[in-house]
Parts: sequence; C-alpha cells; structure tokens
Amino acid sequence: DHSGSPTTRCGYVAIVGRPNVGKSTLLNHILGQKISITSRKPQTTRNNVVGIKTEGDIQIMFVDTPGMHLGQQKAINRYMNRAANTAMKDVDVVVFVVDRFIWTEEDEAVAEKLQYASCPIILAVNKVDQVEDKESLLPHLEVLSKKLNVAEIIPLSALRNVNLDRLEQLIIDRMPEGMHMYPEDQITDRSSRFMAAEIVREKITRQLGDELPYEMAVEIEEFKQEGNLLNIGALILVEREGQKRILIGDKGERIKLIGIDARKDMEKLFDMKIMLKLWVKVKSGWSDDERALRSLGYND
Ligand code: GDP
Ligand code: K
Ligand code: MG
Repeated sequence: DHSGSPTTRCGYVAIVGRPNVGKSTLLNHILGQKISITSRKPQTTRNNVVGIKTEGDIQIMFVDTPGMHLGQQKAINRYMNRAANTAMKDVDVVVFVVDRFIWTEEDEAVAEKLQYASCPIILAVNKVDQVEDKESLLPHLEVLSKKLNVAEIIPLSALRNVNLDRLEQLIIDRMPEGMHMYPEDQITDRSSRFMAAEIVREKITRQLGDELPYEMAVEIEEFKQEGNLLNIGALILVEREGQKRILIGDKGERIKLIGIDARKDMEKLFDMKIMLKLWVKVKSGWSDDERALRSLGYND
C-alpha cells in the first residue's frame, strides 16, 4: 500500500440453519444489542435482517435469515425459504447453526444447499450450555466434521455468550479487504418502522403460547415524533375472527400486556418516550396472497 493508509476490511456473513436453532439469538449476542426478534417458536424471523458490527478497521454485516424449513407451502413460507436461499449467495462466510446433537431432515436440507456455497462455512454447534457432559460433544463434532465439508466447527452458546469471541475471530480472519459500507454507529440496515413492527410481533409470539399460528402480521400505520414523544400506531392483521378474540383477550387484558412489553423495548431501542397504539383487524388469506405480502413489506 503506497499511500500508507490503513487497510479496512468489510464483508458479509450469512447465519443459516433450520428454525429454532438460535440464529437470531446469535446475531443479537454478537452485536451486543437486540435487533432481531427471538422466541421459542419456529418462523419468528421472517425477513433477512442485517446486523452491522464495526470495530476499528473491520466492518461485518451479519445477515440473519428465516429458518429454512420443509413442508408448508403458503406464500409466506415460500417467501421465507427464498430469503434464506438468497442470503447464502454472495456472502464471504456462512455460519451454519445447529442445535447440539440434534440433526433433522431440515438440517440435512440446509447442508445440501450449502454444498454449492462458494465461501467458507463455519459450523456453529449451539446451545452447549444445555449439554451436561461436555466430553460427549467431542465424538459428535468429529462425526459432523466427517459428514460435512466445513472450514471450522465450533461449539458455542449464543444465549450464554460461550465461545462467541472465538467465532468472531474465525469470521474476522476471513473478511476481505474493502471500504466500509455503513457509518460506524449504524447497527442495522432495517428502518425504524420495521424494527417497531418486529417488536410488536415478538411480543405477540411470546404472549400467545401456541394458540395463534404463524398467521399474524404487523403493519405500522403511524410513526411520528412530537417533541420528546414518538407516536407509534400498529395494525395487527390476523386471518380469522377467533384469532382476533384470542389476541385481544378477556376485557382487552392480553393486548394491553403486549402493548406494555412492546413499548418497553421500543423505548430502549429508540431511546425516547413512546406512545403506542395497537389495533387488531381480520384480513383473511393475507399469508397466502403474494400481493398482500408485498404490501406488508415481504419483498425480495
Ligand atoms: P432462530 O429461529 O434460529 O432464530 O432461533 P431463536 O434465536 O429465535 O431461538 C430459539 C430459541 O432457542 C429461543 O427460545 C432462544 O432463547 C433459545 N436459544 C438460542 N440460543 C440458545 C443457547 O445458546 N442456549 C439455550 N439454552 N437456548 C438458546
Ligand atoms: K425462533
Ligand atoms: Mg430467527
């Protein structure tokens, strides 16, 4: 380098795997900030969400993906698989997340897709905090390393921050030279409106046991700052009348709790006082309607 200026590095990392292995939790813990919603239910993440981490000369864009899943064939499910597929291309590193010893046909499907990846793959064996006998992991890692063509295998716990620094180093080692694409304080490529809608969706997903399937979407109708107050109005779309009743709850108790939880997270994220209003509306068929999906922001 003739100019003598420091060389910066910049690259993309896709976080892939089947639903519920802990991809979004991993992203949030690497960033040290919650930008991708999580829950114990599959299909919590519906869009690719980019989390940006800049440290000194190195900027890394982590793409969190909806879990690759088999089976359901509604438009919304096809959309999610497409998003995950797209993310695997044109990245510098893929982090393939699996859950301890568990290997399902959905993991197998992800592994098959990854055969065609042109970048190095790091296999992250997550949730090792749940493995009592750590020794028992070694033969398992050995089996995985023979079965899969991966550059590295690393056991970790996203939730408990075990081995995350090691994972980060493995990623950093593989980041190409390049100019940074985002200002150093930017943490996501997603808009504030998107983040607000996601927070509401997370609280609903968490509040509602298994009563409400994946048939709910959130649309931000109002997003307006007045002095120190941010007014947010969110419309929750469900497929059926019964789902609306469940969501609102007895005397509106449930929707109230959802609103309280969501507002707390929003105040943390936006660092402002929030006035949050929620409405619920029945709109049948949206989850299998390509046009409705696009209008809800599920674009490619
Ligand atoms: P995703 O669908 O792959 O994005 O998975 P999530 O990040 O939403 O996590 C699914 C569930 O696994 C949530 O209940 C998380 O709290 C949990 N989870 C994620 N990482 C870990 C981990 O390292 N240890 C344990 N015990 N649970 C985890
Ligand atoms: K999940
Ligand atoms: Mg997720």
